[in-house]
Amino acid sequence: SERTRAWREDRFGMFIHFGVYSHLEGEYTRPDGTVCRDAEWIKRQCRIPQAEYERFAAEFNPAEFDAEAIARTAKEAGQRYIVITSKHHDGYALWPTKVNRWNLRDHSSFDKNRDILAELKAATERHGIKLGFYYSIWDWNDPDAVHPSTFGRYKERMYAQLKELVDNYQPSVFWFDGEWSTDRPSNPWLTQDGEALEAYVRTLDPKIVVNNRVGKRRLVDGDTGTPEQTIPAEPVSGQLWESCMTLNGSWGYAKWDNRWKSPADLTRNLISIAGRGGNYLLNVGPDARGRIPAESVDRLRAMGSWLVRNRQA
Ligand code: JFZ
Repeated sequence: SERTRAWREDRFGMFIHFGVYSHLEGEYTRPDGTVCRDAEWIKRQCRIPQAEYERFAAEFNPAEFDAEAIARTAKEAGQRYIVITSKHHDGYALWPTKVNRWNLRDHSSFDKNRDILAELKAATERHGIKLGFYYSIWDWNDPDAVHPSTFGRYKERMYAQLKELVDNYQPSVFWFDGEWSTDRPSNPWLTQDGEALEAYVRTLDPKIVVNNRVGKRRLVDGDTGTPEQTIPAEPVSGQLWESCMTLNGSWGYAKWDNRWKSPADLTRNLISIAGRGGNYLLNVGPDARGRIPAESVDRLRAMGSWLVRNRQA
């Protein structure tokens, strides 16, 4: 379709997982001294009490988040779009949402005059790169999100946040996730919830490309399929697709994770995905200060220089 024509030619994008969990850098030390490791799921997997997670959020200060450097790194890698976690499952918004105070402006130690999504929007525009937003439908922070009887109230706040994102930053992509949430067994994310959400996004801006995790991942849900950490064996008929993958083994920053993929493997992935008609969304996880790890930058540069040498960028 007209909406997806440019996206299809973009081929290679940068995924960014960033939030309160980045402040923990993959490690939580319990009061008894034992250490629990995880990345963006650390609150759940390590059972961090809500009040303590909120204290971590209050300390979060990604002062070295450098949107210009990130956009330049993406450009050098040959990436043509960036998708950043505007809100992950912990419900924390990276922009100054007016819907609640659980966000980087109102609940952090970060400069109150900065807005990293606005900075990223400006930087990506300077470099001719598109900006999209990951948005988790699942929300561990909003008490209304887990109860079927109150879910409608949560949905109003979710809709209001999506409108803020469109009004303030004009994203090219909405990358939904968490529609599979396990918290609402008696009232799971229904087919009609997904259809209504997709229709709503179209009313905000009909040009936004939406992934299939908006709904039930049927061919009719959204514009693009989302195989994760895999490359489909066959060209997927009937729907555009995008493989998302990590550079090491984690989405969010984890200081202990050194399972880095080799530049050769990463470049091979890009070639085989492009050869099968897909897009490659390759993840970086900035650290507590907001910096992309050097190991990630090195690998992205190596991929970009391969593309240039082979006249693909
Ligand atoms: C989700 C998130 O839970 C995760 O933190 C990360 O953001 C990733 C990109 O998306 O994880 C998933 C989503 C879907 C599947 C598995 C993990 N799946 O379909 O198998």
